[in-house]
Amino acid sequence: MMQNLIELVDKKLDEYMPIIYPEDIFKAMKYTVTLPGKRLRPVMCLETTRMFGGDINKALPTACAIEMLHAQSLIHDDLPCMDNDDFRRGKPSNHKVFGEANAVLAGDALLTFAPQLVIEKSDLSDEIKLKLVHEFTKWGGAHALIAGQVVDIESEGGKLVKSPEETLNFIHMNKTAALFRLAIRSGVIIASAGVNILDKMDIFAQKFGLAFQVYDDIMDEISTFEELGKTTGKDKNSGKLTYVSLYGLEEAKNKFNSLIEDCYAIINEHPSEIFGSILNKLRARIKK
Ligand code: GRG
Repeated sequence: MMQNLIELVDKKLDEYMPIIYPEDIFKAMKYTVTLPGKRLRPVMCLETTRMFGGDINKALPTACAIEMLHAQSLIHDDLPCMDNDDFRRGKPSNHKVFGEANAVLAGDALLTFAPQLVIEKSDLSDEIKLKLVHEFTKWGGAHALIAGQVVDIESEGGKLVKSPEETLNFIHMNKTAALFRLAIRSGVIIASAGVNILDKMDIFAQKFGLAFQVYDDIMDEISTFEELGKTTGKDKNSGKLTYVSLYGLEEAKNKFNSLIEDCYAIINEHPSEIFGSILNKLRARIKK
């Protein structure tokens, strides 16, 4: 069950992050990582490992490391020089609690701690660890996550090098789908499931990542702070390029539904109660 995996991840996150000297940095790192989030990415990594015959205990360090990388991107995204948000996961954002310098450093520290954890704590062959660290560097860096953030910032400043459609697609393939790809590809790699499965699940991760971002844009438009635990309506108010601002609410919903259908088609070939229930939940919220 999904809740069991979340509890497993939470227990391990706590265990992997003791507060040691100098406490300020370890507290700042642990704060955002352990605030209650959906734990979607670590769960996706564990579930993919299970689906293809791998041992989820061997995947736990990687799953937790992916949540750390995700938390890093949230901490930096909330900084005044980026999206300037005071709340995250229903609580004050990292820089609001620990100050800007510590928030920058906590993000940097999580970024480097994530692959360190994979190497030090995983009961996996060196070959698999090398592949996993490659995935971390590939999806977390300037070729994916950072590229998405840069184009997002550029587009907010009115600088569009490509068409609005291409720009929006580029931003979300890199800002959101990249970590879904990291999570799912890592699961396939840990299970040693081979290149055909890797390619197929990679397409699933891309579709799911985009669907999730369209969902996020729609929820930003139609939900409240209490429902999401973060400021809402900000994108609309700042004139930001989103699926809703570009296509309108109805067309954004159509795009979401079409991507989710593609996801079901792939996952039906490799049944997963957990992926099924995540897709069902997202679809049910958008239908309301
Ligand atoms: C220095 C590696 C590096 C990166 C910095 C700041 C940045 C580049 C990228 C920002 C990426 C970002 C914030 C993307 C948004 C993705 C997104 C939909 C986040 C919300 O994910 P949820 O809903 O959140 O899964 P929870 O809190 O449930 O985990």
